[in-house]
Amino acid sequence: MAKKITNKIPLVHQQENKKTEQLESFVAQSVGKEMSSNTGVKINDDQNSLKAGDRGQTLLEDFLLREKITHFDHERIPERVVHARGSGAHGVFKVYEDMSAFTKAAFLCDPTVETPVFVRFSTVAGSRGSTDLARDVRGFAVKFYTQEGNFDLVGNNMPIFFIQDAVKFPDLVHAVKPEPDNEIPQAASAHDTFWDFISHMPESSAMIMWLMSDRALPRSYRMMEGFGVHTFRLINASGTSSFVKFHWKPLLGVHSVAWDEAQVISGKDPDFHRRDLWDAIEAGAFPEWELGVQIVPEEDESKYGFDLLDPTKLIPEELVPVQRIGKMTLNRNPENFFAETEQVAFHVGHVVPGIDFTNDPLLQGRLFSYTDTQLIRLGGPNFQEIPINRPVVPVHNNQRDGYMRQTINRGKTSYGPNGIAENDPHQVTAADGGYVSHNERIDAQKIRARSRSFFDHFSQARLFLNSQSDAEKNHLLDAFSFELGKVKMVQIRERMLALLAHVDAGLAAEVAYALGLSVPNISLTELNGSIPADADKASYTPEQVKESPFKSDALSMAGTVKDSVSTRKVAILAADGVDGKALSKVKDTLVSKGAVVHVIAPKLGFIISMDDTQIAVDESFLTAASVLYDAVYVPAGANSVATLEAEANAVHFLNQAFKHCKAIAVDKAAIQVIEASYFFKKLPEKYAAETALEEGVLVSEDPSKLSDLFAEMISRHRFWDRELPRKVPA
Ligand code: HDD
Repeated sequence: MAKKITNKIPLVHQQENKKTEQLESFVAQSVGKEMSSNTGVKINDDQNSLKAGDRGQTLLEDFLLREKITHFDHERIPERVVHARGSGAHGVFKVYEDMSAFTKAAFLCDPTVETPVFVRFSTVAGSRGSTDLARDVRGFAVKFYTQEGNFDLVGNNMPIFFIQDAVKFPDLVHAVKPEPDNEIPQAASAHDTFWDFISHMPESSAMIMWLMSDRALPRSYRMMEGFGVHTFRLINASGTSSFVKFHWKPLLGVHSVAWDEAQVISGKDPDFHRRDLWDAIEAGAFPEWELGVQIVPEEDESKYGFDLLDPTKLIPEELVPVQRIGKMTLNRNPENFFAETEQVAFHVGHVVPGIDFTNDPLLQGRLFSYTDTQLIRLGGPNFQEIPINRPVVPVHNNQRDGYMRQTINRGKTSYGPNGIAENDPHQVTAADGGYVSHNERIDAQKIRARSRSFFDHFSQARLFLNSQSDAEKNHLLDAFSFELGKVKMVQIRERMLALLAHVDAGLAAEVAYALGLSVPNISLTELNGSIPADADKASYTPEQVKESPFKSDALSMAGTVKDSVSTRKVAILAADGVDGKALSKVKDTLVSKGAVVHVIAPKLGFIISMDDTQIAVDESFLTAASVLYDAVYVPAGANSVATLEAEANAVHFLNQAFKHCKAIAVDKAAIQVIEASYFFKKLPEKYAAETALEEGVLVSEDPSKLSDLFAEMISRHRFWDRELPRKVPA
């Protein structure tokens, strides 16, 4: 009897939309199918090549062997020159209310329309196989499959960029990538060439504050903000243009891990972010972001003291509030990583009517780069026909042929104007949705130059620094000390100290102390290496704006959303003889609030509780690691407690959780386990429930009270403030 075959991949949550329906027609499912060659010939023996005798040479005639090996030999395509390491997901976007006052983009004007999206998150510097937890910017690229064609918002998790002009992009990337002689280091900016370049580029000052901050170490892709970075234009039906900055605000808040933790995760689970995104979607805990816009009327272009065209500047939210205009939900994992996540081709130049560009010189260069890179990466001009890249609306034009053409264009004409086909495909009026570029008035001389309105490189670096919490500032200081500590050439460290001194003398002095150096006095004219051959150096000197900037709370993660344990991973350390009731109470409470709870024991299989029930073990101390969890709980039960107290891995688990400022809860009867830790003696005398919320360590006799307080602690993410006064080895 034939096997029952389903053409569906057994995902827990299959979410369909117009794009996934379109993709369905390309899906192949081999369950129950006969094996065949690419020409459709059924294969009888896929185990042995065709030979001259069973011990003889393989015959050139073996077309099946040749086909199989040839295909294999050609399986790889070039990885992305930047953002090679990434993970993707499908989803949908819906606008909350009609935005037609600002834009005619249909998907932003109708709250009933659900637009399919495909999102790819990435690191920038590392290769395809590199760790997710590198200290790096994260890419946040969204393809909207709208009814007016594809719109790509190709952004990052930081709102500004390193450089002001695209002509410097290859230099930046050459500097940050592994050094060319030995290809070291992988996926890291902590090396000479990167800091050599930065030390000559004062315009990078604000961005390196972001890069050295915890923003470069996200807890999850699901807990990152996203930014379109450049100022774009929105154009409404009457042709009025407004400037716009795009934002993505994660509903789970913006959270990061500690640097030490990031480094350990890179060994324990280099796929940490990829797995986290995949698992959350499989579990139906769909990640959500609100789309935000900061809209600036054209007449306010010069209002803010910096140039809206300068991509090293953000618009503080206190000056122009972010309006939340819609929501994106990621609700479906890809079926095939290569076909979808690897072959997806983003481009800042993919816009729809109602969205247009500004003259930001970085954006202008990107408009060239993205198609160009797909031509080499995906092998030719027909990459838009790859299923993941196809729009969900019909495509008709006179472009033809090229490698791997899929479309069979009927008819004689591939030109226009034509009489034979009555001029079809025909152009479309603006009223009917034809794209019309904004008619900006240009009256200028052709010149290679930079506007002086781009020359203040320090105010926003200082604004960012001023806006950080004490813990965030300490992390930033440690990050500079780590990164510059990895730099071998002392003159590069010194140039960087001099540059930092122009941002903040205190920061420079503290980093200098860590490096065992003093801060040299190098003038801004000398520091700036980015000067044309014939230019007068002084005319390229950055401006030092002295007044101290205000504080922007939106730039700190301290005040982010902290109201949920949803998808947080919690470890319960236990062994035979555990108090099963206490364990279940805490586990059930957390699971009911959406947390993912794992029982971790000395070995896999089951443990037997003190009242003789079997409790399934999710991980052993060998397979689990503290850094892969957000919080840890130790239940009572004399035998379990005795085992854990003597188990170095359990004590290490707790020490690391403490070091990384995570919530720790312990039943009073299990106190010996934390007494064996490094941090126990560092705790204030009263570490009972009442003080728990400040310290993040909770000891309680009452499992009900403990489970509620523990949940509240976990939702606060981390207890960074205990880090310095209670530093522990781990
Ligand atoms: Fe870029 C990829 C984001 C500046 C040239 N970029 C790429 C991706 C993201 C960004 C998220 C990965 C897309 C994906 O997942 O496939 N890039 C940015 C942002 C920038 C930026 C936010 C500054 C605001 N990029 C930038 C410049 C240039 C490029 C100035 C060149 C002049 N970027 C590329 C590229 C990539 C790319 C070489 C590599 C792979 C690809 O495009 O498809 O064309």
